[in-house]
Amino acid sequence: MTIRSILTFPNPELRKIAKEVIKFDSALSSLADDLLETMYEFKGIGLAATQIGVHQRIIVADVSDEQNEPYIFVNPKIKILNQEEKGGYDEGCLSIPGFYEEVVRPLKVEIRFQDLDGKEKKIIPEGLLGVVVQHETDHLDGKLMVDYISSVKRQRIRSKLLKQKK
Ligand code: QAP
Ligand code: CO
Repeated sequence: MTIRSILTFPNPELRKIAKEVIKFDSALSSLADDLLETMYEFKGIGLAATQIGVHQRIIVADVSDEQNEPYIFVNPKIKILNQEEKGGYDEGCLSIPGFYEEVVRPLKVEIRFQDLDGKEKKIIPEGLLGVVVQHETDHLDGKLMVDYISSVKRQRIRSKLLKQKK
């Protein structure tokens, strides 16, 4: 169990495409543990391996009030069930600390993924979990929530974060 450090936008590592997980071994379980521990430490509700510089397709989430309902998704795949139904949500990101921006995403999605044993699963998440899983799966494809906002706003966030960096 290790708290890892989180990469901050605009670190180019955040733009890498993560590789499919093929080995469901103890190293994968410890990676999942580290992701959860790091997410809880920094008071997050979701974290992707990309954000700690590990380019493997695994994400974690916990949207419960008590932060005691961890979800682990290996090789998540999102299918939009209804293209018309979309909703805006003020999203944050541990890699973009201090900034919240509205992102519009599909509301009805199905997530196919594997668990830590490699078993195939499927869920249709409700509410915030669906938003978080889409946000985190974007990270695995090198995509960030700031890619959904205007380039003027994105540049402003970029320069503020670069100035904060010591
Ligand atoms: C993704 O993000 C998410 O700026 C997860 O200072 C969040 O957990 C998707 C955080 C909201 C949809 C809605 C951000 C913590 C946590 C910050 C997070 C901060 C401290 C972000
Ligand atoms: Co994020």
